[in-house]
Order: sequence, then structure tokens, then C-alpha cells
Amino acid sequence: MKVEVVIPAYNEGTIIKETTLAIAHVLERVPDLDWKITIADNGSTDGTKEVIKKMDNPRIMVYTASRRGKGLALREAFKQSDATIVGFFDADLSVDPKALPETLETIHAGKADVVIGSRFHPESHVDRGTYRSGSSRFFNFLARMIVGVRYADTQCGYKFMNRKGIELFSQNREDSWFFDLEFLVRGERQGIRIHEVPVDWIESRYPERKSKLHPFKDGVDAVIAMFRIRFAQ
Ligand SMILES: Nc1nc2c(ncn2[C@@H]2O[C@H](COP(=O)(O)OP(=O)(O)O)[C@@H](O)[C@H]2O)c(=O)[nH]1
Ligand SMILES: [Mg+2]
Repeated sequence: MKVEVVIPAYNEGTIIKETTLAIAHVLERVPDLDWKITIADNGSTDGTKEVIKKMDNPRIMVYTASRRGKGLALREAFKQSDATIVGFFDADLSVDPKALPETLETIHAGKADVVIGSRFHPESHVDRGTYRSGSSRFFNFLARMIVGVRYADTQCGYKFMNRKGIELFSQNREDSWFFDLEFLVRGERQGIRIHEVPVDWIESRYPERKSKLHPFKDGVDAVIAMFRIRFAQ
């Protein structure tokens, strides 16, 4: 099994090494796994790229995306991958990487084309403030109303897929935060098998770090994006 884990990273220089090592630690212990970790950066100015280069590990690389945007960086990084399973993991390590072996096995065994983490799964353990948790529930409620998506948690920073999922991802057009929603809607329409799995989630594993999300601006953009996605072909 050839696996590539992509970490989208914009100015994550202070935490990227620790996150990468934590994921590598889990991957190293999966038997018969040919793994690689790619940091998908685009224009970080805080030395994110240099931190990774200094690690000097042939399994850990940097991909430099052409423009800003988490969705765009992931789409470009996935496109250049030749792995059989590709996925992403947010740089703040909110999802505990111990979920990885089972996720990979589910896809490898052909039980799903795409596995996505859900913070609303009954078996998930979630450490998250009331405000973030409430706004996330509201986002998912609106997504169900406006776009008609049926997944409980479209935005969790943990999604893995086989080549069918990778092909689906390449059809994405949302470059920013809402690429996940577009991906899932398209997947539902095309009959891709998407499984939601529980995750252990700690919102602030790195207490010093601030979210890159701007609650008001990104909230307004979210509603606009939902309509754009609903009416996109
Ligand atoms: N490459 C890239 N990554 C980004 C960009 N914006 C956000 N990210 C990454 O997306 C992930 C999620 O960001 P985060 O601030 O944790 O968002 P939150 O979990 O919704 O608060 C992190 O790994 C960020 O570094 C971007 O423009 N480019
Ligand atoms: Mg986060």
C-alpha cells in the first residue's frame, strides 16, 4: 500500500515539525506501508518550508502551491501524487493520528472510496469550545438546508481517499475553505462511497496557535459558497 499524507500549511513554522513527526510515528508502525508526507505550503513567510527541509527525511517533502487557499494547495498536491491512498491532515493536529491505520485499512479493503473524520460521530471524543462547536453545527445545518449534503461534519480536517476519490478531488473548483463541502456534494452525486468515522479531536493542541479562520468574513463567504456549490454542475 502506497500512502501519501498531505498537510496543508500556511505559516505553521512553529508547529509543523511536531505535527509531521507525530503522523510519521503512526505511519512507521503500519506494516508493509510505503508512506510519504507532503507539506502543501503556499507562500508561508515564517520559514515553514525551511523547517521541513531541515528535517532532511526523504519521506517528508514540501510541495509549493501556486496560489493561496487550503483547497487549492491540496488539489495541486493530490494531483502530483502517485500513491494509491492520499489524504490530508490539518497542521494543528486537532485530529489524533491514531485514527490512521484503521482509515487506511478501510480504504485498502475496498469498504469505502473516501473516509472522512466527523466530530459529531457518537464515538468521537471532542475537546472544543462552545462557540466553535456551535458555529460548526450551524455551518453543517445550513449546508444540509442549502446544499442538501447529508454528512454530519463536512469540514473536519481529516479526509482520506483511493484513486477514485483523488479523481473526484481533481474536479474541485473551490480554492478556499469550502472545498470539502464541494467535494462531498460532488461525491454524493457521483455515487462515491464516503464513510464518516469517529475522531479524537482537540481544538487547541498547540495553545499558542491561532486559527486561520476569520469567523465573520469566512462565515459570510460560507453562505455564498453554499449557493455557488449548490448550483455548480
Ligand atoms: N496551504 C495552505 N494551507 C492553509 C491555508 N489556509 C489555511 N491552511 C491550513 O489549513 C489548516 C486548517 O487551518 P485552521 O487554522 O486549523 O482552521 P480551523 O481548524 O478551521 O480553525 C491548517 O493546516 C492551515 O495551515 C492556505 O491558504 N494555504
Ligand atoms: Mg484547526
